[in-house]
Amino acid sequence: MDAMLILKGTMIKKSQQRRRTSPCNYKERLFILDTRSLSYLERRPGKKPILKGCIQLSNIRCAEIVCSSIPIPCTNKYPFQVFHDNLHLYIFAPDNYCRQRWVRALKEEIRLNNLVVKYHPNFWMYGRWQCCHQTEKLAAGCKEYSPEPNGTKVLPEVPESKNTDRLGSPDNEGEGLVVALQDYTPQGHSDLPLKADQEYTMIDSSHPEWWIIQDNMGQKGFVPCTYIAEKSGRNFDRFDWYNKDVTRLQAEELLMTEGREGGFMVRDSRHAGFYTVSVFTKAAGSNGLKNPRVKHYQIKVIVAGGEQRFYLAEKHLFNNIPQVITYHKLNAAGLITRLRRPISHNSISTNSSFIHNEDRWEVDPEELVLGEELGSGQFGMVLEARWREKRVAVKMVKEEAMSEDEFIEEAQVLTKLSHCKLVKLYGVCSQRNPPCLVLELMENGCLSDYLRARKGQLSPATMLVMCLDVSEAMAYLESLKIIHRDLAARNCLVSKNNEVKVSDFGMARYVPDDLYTCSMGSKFSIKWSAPEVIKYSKFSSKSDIWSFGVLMWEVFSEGRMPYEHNTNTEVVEALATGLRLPRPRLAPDALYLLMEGCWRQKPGDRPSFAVLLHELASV
Ligand code: 4IP
Ligand code: ZN
Repeated sequence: MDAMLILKGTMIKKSQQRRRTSPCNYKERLFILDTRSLSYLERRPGKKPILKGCIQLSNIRCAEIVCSSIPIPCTNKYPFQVFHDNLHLYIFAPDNYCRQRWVRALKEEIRLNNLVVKYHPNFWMYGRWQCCHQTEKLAAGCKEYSPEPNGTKVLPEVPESKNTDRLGSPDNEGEGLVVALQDYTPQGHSDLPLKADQEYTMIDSSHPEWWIIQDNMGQKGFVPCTYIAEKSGRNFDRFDWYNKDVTRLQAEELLMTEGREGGFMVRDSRHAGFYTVSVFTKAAGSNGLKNPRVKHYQIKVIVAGGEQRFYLAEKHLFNNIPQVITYHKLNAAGLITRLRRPISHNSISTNSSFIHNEDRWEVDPEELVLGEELGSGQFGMVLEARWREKRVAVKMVKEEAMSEDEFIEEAQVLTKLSHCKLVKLYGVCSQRNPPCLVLELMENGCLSDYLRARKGQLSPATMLVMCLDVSEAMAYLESLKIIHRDLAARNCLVSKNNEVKVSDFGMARYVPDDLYTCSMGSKFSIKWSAPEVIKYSKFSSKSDIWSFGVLMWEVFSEGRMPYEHNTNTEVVEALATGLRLPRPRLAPDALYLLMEGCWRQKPGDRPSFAVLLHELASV
């Protein structure tokens, strides 16, 4: 089976010093974790990255963060370690969130390996272990190693998890707690001060940078997530949807009182060890009449291939409960409605208003100084603007394109996405009319114009890097089951340093039940659309792959219009007879083969972005 991409990102590594004479240096590398190996590559602007090292996951015996007060001699300050083949690889992540993700993902992948029983929590440096002062590099570890992906133990006093409950029951005391890694002085009145080593309770960790925590006096506030570390994540308390002590009746009362469509919560089921989702809907019942009611669904568990899998809808199995919830936040998939808004007994009047009033994403219209128009697209106009000393782009949404509610909801989902190859969303200004999105400014404009303007100047290697940029972003969206639905060079933007980023993905919908059937008969762009989209309006990540093939063609054709001499109808007919776009002169054969792969008639025969990304990297 092909290896599947798990994580990818640029971090710094310390040389492993295989020999006594090896230099001690720190190099920036592109790390790729897939289901088989952890590899690192050197990025070279405008050129193909080169593979510097590849560690088989089966050889890894420990992955854990490094706790150290030694000043770190590189720009990334969040170290973690990978012990493999008797070597210690130290990797430095740019932030704590990123580090936790990598350590968790690695632990998840190596959990069946022959793991170490003890490890060294601190660095091997200056010829000795900084934790236990042993002077033998391969000396046995000095601290018990926890293989739990979520049990990254930062401080020694974390209670050992006695709980082996099948669902990872939430009644472990040390859970839901975070520890301050360093002091933090509030930057605004909604922030909470932190004292190093003190414990706090996690309230909301959905924002990529700012988490809400509570101190032991009950004060809540924002802190940068890099200043704190979770003591353990094996509990649902930190999720806004979890209500520990709520009965079925209380849940109904609460959800009915709130009366919000798709309002939901996860609570402990009457059957110990199980969990139930309660959700409110006003949707018409079978008699066609509006019928406000609460439905309850128990989260089911099965063992498949020796592993526990969780689900609400039989077709959609996941490794854990949070994944089930995340999926159904986007897809009803058999539930009466998708899980739109978490409702919590202790947060209705306190938390939620706290979060709403102080929403980090809300941009104050006063702070926004609008400038020149940059362009306009299907969804509205884009202006250049200044916001808090930053040059930004502001996208105004056409009123007829979307209802305001829909817009705010879409934007909130967007705020959860974070990838270096997606155009960054800074915030939403919902108080303006029409509402607008405040986005990263991409100085070099849209990719199609960029290509045309530099005709004859770009090398095939540069073009390949552009395709790689886009496929990275798309692999990320694919992993979140998000479909773009309008991928084309015109919807990608180019930054000041010529990096290509995917834009307009927020306007794409989520994949209900894998495939989205377009009910609006919307105007999609025929020349970028897969046959099943044209025929049945069926969108999927595989139809995005088709569009990506056309995008690669655009890149290697220096921004030419695909099928430039043909009408839409002619294109549809030609595709049906198996005709495809010709190989662009600048595209190497290997690359054209990949394009052809994207244009296979049957969606199932096309590669995933995760696979394509790898293939592109080796063209
Ligand atoms: C190299 O230094 C790089 O840091 C290598 O890292 C590292 O290999 C080498 O360690 C070290 O000598 P120079 O670039 O100055 O030669 P990378 O492969 O990422 O470029 P690893 O991969 O082993 O850390 P030794 O111990 O292999 O020599
Ligand atoms: Zn030690």
